[in-house]
Amino acid sequence: MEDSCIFCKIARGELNTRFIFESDELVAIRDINPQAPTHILIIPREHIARIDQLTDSNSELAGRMVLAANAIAKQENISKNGYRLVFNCGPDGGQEVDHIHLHLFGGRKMTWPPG
Ligand code: DGP
Repeated sequence: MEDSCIFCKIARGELNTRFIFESDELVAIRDINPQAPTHILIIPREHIARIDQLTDSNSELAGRMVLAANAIAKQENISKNGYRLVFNCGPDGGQEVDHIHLHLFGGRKMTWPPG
């Protein structure tokens, strides 16, 4: 837990952000600056700054983030047409919030290569 971390505050319920999914270890929220019709962030309650800080002890957590994203995609009706999952890591990866989160994008055709 980091006092100054916005996603720790959100996960603790301090900002009254609506959770579209929650479990003991994860919350999911709609991105404040959506880049697709559906843009959801899957966030662990535990503060881990970057995905390159994950260890073997976090492997189940990382797997459950992906499974949660799949379940949310079904709930959001974007599963059939497909969707994109993204972890940004560090400055070159485009990471702005130093608390790991999985982006779920859907509801439009994604382009490649990414920007
Ligand atoms: P990244 O660049 O991968 O670190 O993505 C951070 C995302 O978090 C970015 O798309 C905007 C979103 N975000 C930042 N602050 C907030 C917030 O307070 N509420 C919500 N819902 N999303 C936020």
